[in-house]
Amino acid sequence: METLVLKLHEIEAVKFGNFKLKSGIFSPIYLDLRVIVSYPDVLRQVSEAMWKAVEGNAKFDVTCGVPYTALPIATAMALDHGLKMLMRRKEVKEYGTKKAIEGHFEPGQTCLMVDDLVTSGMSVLETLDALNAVKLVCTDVVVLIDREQGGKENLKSHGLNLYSALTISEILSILSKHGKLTDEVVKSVHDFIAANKVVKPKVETQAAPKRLSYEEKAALAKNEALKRLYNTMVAKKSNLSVAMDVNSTEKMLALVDEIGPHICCLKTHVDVLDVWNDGVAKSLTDLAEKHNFLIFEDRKFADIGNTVVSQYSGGVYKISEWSDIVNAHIVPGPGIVDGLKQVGLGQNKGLLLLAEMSSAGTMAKGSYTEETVRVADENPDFVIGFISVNPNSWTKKSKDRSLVHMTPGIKLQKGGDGLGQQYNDPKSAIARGSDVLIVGRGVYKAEDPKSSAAEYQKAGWEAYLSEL
Ligand code: 5BU
Repeated sequence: METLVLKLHEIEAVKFGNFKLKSGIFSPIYLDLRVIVSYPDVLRQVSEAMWKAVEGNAKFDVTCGVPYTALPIATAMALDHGLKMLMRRKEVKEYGTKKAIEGHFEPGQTCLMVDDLVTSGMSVLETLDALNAVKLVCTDVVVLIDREQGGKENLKSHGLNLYSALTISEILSILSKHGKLTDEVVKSVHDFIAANKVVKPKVETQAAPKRLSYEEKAALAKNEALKRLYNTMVAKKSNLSVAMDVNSTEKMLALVDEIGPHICCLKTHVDVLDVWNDGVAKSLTDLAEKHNFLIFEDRKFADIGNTVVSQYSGGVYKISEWSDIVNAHIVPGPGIVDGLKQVGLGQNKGLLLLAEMSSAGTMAKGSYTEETVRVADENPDFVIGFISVNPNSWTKKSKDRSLVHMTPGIKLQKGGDGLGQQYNDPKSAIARGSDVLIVGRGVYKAEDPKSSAAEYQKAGWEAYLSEL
């Protein structure tokens, strides 16, 4: 073990100094075990040390490396000891749609998790979720280094035994014995570890924070349009937004007048209409006033800041003049928000970011979705929320609980439309964190659009009340 520790220090897998961590805090020690892939002898020593820590203690049918650093370690261990190995795909979040776990196994088999180091145990718990989702049973985890910051206890509380080849304390004592560290550095690392014990990580199994009512969200809202939206929802007992995607302007206006009492927000696609002029815009805003709803133009801006300024305020449609809400992709980067904000903020408009889409194969997922949260958090005055499909799975990352989640792809009958649209029913959408349900064909293609809108209004509102 001493030669291994000295070697890890020599190849700078274990470093001492003053390192800024992802969390922003400074640490006197930094562990980067990724480098060991460049040193086959170290890789083998590491996997052997970990095998010794777990051999005879844990019983398992298969092993699974936690991505990414531990994958080569788990592979080395598997090769040397004839173990069956699985791999977890980190990018696949929606288990079931794509394989989250690669390799052959039987449901009910036991699995040993292999990771490089453990701090809070969070990444192990994510892997645990993925393995449990495919019915693998896990009771044991092996790591090279236990940072002694509470991971062992956290894992224990989830029924997992942690086996480690090394602890930080052991590393410090070996390196100091060999004159590689001063007493001062050793003390600073001990102090850092003691001061940075991680609290029990939040996991799905813990009680989720209470869902906020629309009134509570209204009170937290920093944007006028958002406040108005929530207040309208409360006043009309409606979380329904209808997408009136008919091509005839005349028909659109007539239908909006019919269903107006049931909606909190009308969603438009102005560029599908056969007639557009200032008079139509006026008729639409008159209807909005008459029935008390907001107008959301589903324009999906996706250009650079300078161009969206004109697209939003100018052209034939002059969208900013009659809509309360628009939406945008963040593909171009945050400049798109700056451009739209330049036009809309002074007029009390709001912007939704497309965090997810309802269509099959959408690329708005994972880190892209998370980036929209970051952009939203940076623009609390103008970004009012998201187009979301499964917000409960990613909004933990947002600081702002006032933001609204508007969800398209809603129909009482699940299924699709043959062109990629995927439908969920109102109840399941609300249960997954949606605030406003967007219904298009479910209403305007119904035999009686008015009674259909009333039905969706009731279903959405009851689902919301039952979630509270
Ligand atoms: P539908 O008829 O209920 O399928 O209409 C859905 C509406 O929502 C339609 O106007 C789409 O353009 C819009 N939509 C969507 O379906 N999915 C998305 O991810 C986004 C918008 Br963003």
